[in-house]
Amino acid sequence: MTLQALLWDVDGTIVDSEELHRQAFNLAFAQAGLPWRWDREEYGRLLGVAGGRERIRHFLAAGGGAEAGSGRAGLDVAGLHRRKTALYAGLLESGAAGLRPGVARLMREAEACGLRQAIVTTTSLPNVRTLLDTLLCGVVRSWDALFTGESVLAKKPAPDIYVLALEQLGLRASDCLALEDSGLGLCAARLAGVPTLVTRSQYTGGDDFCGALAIFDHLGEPGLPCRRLFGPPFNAACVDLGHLRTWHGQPRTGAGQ
Ligand code: XBP
Ligand code: MG
Repeated sequence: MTLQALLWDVDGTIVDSEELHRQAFNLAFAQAGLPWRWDREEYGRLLGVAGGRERIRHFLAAGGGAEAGSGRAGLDVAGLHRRKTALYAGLLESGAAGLRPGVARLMREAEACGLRQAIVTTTSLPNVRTLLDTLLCGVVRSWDALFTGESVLAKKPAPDIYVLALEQLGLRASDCLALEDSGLGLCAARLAGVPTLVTRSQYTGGDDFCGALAIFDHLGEPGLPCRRLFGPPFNAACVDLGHLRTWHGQPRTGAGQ
């Protein structure tokens, strides 16, 4: 069981981006003349539904916005979501968010050591492309594959996107390590059998991380030490590839299992 690949979630893991997504949704609603505004509390609840289109549809199905008297009959959800995606790209391009601590460092180390790396996310492909062209530009020279919201029908917490990634990369679950920030993402990876390291993010502090290999606040930088919240003994400022290899190779004993 040798570690051969890192499978990176995007939102919350590479960038703590859900606040940007929330802003983009609200801007899209305003531009469409819809009186809906998702505040942090409501958005936190809505994050239980993965995928932006699915989130809007769930909001509508649950009667959201009805009290504001907005006419929802015939609403073009796909068009509204396309607008949200364009607005999100603008926010990312304007530098409204950065990579989370340790992400670029660990990606570079993994590439230098010959590990394969793929993106495994429920967000839309254009968002991933924007991320690769902006914050991740020059970090990883070549990604092995990108698996996005368009790749499967059933989004996280369903395991489908991880199952597809393993199939297409030709790897066993035990050859890989997933990096996730949310209970939904952890659930998807675990159902596919992929050992998972969790770095909690802004909206996921209260999630259930049962079964994670380890849980951290972030991956850490030399000047910005990370904090282990659960997992094997750890006495360093940063999570590096050596740690990942060790934890990946250990029999699964804890991490809330
Ligand atoms: C998190 C998500 C995404 C974004 C919205 O994805 O649930 O749906 O909130 O993205 P992950 P879209 O943590 O798997 O990266 O609007 O593009 O769907
Ligand atoms: Mg995530």
